[in-house]
Amino acid sequence: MAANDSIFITDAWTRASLSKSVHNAAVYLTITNKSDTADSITSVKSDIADILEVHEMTFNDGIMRMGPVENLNIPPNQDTKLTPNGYHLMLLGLKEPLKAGSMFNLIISFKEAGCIPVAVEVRPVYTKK
Ligand SMILES: [Cu+2]
Repeated sequence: MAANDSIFITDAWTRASLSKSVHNAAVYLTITNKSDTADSITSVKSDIADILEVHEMTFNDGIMRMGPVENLNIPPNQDTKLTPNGYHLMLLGLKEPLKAGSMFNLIISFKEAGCIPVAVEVRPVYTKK
């Protein structure tokens, strides 16, 4: 099986940086696993930030928190959506503020499918979705 025929990534986006003093950003996207095998994200890389992590939002006692997830499970034969209220890819230590209308690349490593490059669209700050 050609590993990269199993995982497809679409609709990858983030919000523009609100100011020059913001050095973090969250990336959202949809992962489609067309194979019969579960996969998982093992790491994320990009030149534009010092550290990239998979994060999960949790809501406890009225407080939203986020924290790293070790290996995000990608179930077979379905879409896994990373959205503003759930999982996201966290960019920590951005080297430049993100500008609306620009694009950047990152590479997501999957345990089964290997490394997959993703182009991320930078949308205006107040994009909700
Ligand atoms: Cu985060």
